[in-house]
Amino acid sequence: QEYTALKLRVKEWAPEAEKAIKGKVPDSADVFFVPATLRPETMYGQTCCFVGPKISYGVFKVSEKEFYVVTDRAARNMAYQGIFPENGIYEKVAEVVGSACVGTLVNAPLSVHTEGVRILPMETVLPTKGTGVVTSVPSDSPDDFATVTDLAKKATYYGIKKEWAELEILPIIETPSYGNLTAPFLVKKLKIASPKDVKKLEEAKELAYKEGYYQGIMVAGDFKGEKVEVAKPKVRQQLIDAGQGFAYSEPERKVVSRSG
Ligand code: ZZB
Repeated sequence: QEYTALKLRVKEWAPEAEKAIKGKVPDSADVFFVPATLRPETMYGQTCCFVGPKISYGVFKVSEKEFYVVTDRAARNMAYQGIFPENGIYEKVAEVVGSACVGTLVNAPLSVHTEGVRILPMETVLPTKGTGVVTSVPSDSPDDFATVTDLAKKATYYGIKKEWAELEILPIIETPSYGNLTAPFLVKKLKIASPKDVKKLEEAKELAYKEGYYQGIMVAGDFKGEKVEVAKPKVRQQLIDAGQGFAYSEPERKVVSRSG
């Protein structure tokens, strides 16, 4: 799986996470949450970024100035892909559990929400996939739409501010079958009631991928009017050229995901 890893710079830490990294990261350094995505062309629509509340994350040193928050497993993979200074070596300076990061404000590259987006909890984040950090695009990802809807509904239960889960969801891609908000459309159409409807969400994801990729037209960003198929590699290259992202690949897995 060839992912685009995106660098979401921390602007303001949640208090618990701040404690966990205190004295371990130089004050002048930037720390980035690094989600892995298969849909770089949707990054305009990021409204938050998910971590698994129970997942343990490492803070890994890239240079004196840059540190990445990802799972140990992802850091090990990255170490063999030229992402850290020395091949095979990944230096962990701190550890932080996902729940401690909730509420952290990060800057999401290309997002229309230039004021920043929040780190929020998602129970279904897999620690064994990607980087364990997942950027949220509720306009085009049914999983993300179901999760932000649930987070806003039960904000108190999740210990978050409701408004963190309610950033505006703007159209990014227009499709003939599902309109310009594919994920909300499919969640409604398939009567998906919560993020726990995993079977229906899997189906919605497949439909969204196919329609978005083969029929989608960009309605936001620099490649407005172009086909998704054409815009996807351009947005990816733009992110890489700007130093806001990099290629990250997942080693072969025994069980291949249906979409992969
Ligand atoms: C942003 C995005 C926007 C994504 C979208 C999808 C969609 P797949 O297809 O099953 O291989 N993801 C990445 N890592 C994890 C993880 N550890 N746990 C749970 N989800 C994860 O899944 C690849 C996608 O799953 C990635 O691409 C990421 O969400 C999420 F509009 O990034 B994506 C129709 C999907 N649309």
